[in-house]
Amino acid sequence: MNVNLDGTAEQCLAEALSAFDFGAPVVGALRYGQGHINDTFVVHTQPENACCGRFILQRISAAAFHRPDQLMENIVGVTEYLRREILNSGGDPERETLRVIRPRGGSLYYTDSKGGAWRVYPFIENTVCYQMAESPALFAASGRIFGRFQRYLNGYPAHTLHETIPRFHDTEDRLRKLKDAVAADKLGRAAQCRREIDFVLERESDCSVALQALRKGELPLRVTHNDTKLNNVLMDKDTGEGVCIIDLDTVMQGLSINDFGDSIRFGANHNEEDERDLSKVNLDVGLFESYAQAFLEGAGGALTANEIAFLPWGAKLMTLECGIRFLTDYLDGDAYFHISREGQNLDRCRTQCKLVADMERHWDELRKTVSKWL
Ligand code: ADP
Ligand code: GN1
Ligand code: MG
Repeated sequence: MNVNLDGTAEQCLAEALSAFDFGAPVVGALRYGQGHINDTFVVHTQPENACCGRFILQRISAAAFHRPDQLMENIVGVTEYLRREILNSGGDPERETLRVIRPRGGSLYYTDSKGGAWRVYPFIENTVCYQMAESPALFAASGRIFGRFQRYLNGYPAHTLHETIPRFHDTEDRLRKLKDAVAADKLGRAAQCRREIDFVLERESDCSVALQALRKGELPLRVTHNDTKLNNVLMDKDTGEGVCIIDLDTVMQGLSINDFGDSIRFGANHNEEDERDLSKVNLDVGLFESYAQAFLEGAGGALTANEIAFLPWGAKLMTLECGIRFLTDYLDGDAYFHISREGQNLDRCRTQCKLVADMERHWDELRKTVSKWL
């Protein structure tokens, strides 16, 4: 089950709650959402003469993030910049970007007595967080807002961002770590995953494709989100449009094709990430196209022709890389991704392999689709 390096979040919840001023008495705090990484709570307050209020309180995962100070500096830098861009475009920054609510004392987050790092955001109301693309229009709306994220942050000095997880989307390094985990085989699970291990090893040279293009200067580094799955964007309950991009922990310098690709990995099919019936897991080329068109529209010309041409590679590599990460975590004993049942990380790996195989089957179609916008 999940490893919390410093005990369960509940042990320090009361302490964390008392570190922040929520502007009204707190009447409850409950586990919330379906993220795989942080411990997330919704906090309810009851002001004396007004409607109840809600906040998001999170304990930042210590297994994933070793420098919460740097991570929070990135988030404050980027959200304050976004705030100005949103205002310039006539939008509502309170709703369209996160805002860090500081604990008493003025730091960006609270450190509890066991060393856990906690932060608070306003709860963005009247929105829905989808776990699956229920329609092409909904998926396109998420593409538009992730594309807009690229456009808004085009002028942000990307090199000033801290690397919150070293080599996060370095697929070559992810492969090396998988090989180490297979060699160590700590829990004797490797024999059970031979097919998945071989599937990845057969694609060893693929792992270098985007990194080679970066090294050759064919792809630029930008401010990227790096975790662009559908449940990291809040959609308007009434209009279905994207409202706010959340989960900014991995905002760093990166490749735009990875932001595109991670969304396709998660959203361009009709099943959950841990679906066990692989016959149901298929790439929907129509969803790929809807998302790509909307992403480019939202980016409003910010991407180069090379970036557009490499979009199918972004999709394939983010899916392969995520499969590698799930498999590595399974072999290592599920220390990184939260799980709710035994074998879940292996099931997640299997859906990613199936999607990669499907992308390969549709490769010419995917390339033809993006060539329309070159
Ligand atoms: P994780 O890194 O664990 O995925 P997230 O930051 O994505 O953590 O938060 C987990 C879930 O909490 C999100 O998928 C979303 O449902 C919800 N959430 C996070 N921030 C907000 C917010 N400001 N307003 C409303 N819901 C939020
Ligand atoms: C994690 O944090 P969350 O649940 O939005 C992970 C992503 C993976 C994703 C797979 C910081 O995303 O990289 O692609 O799970 N986030 C981190 O669902 O590792
Ligand atoms: Mg998330």
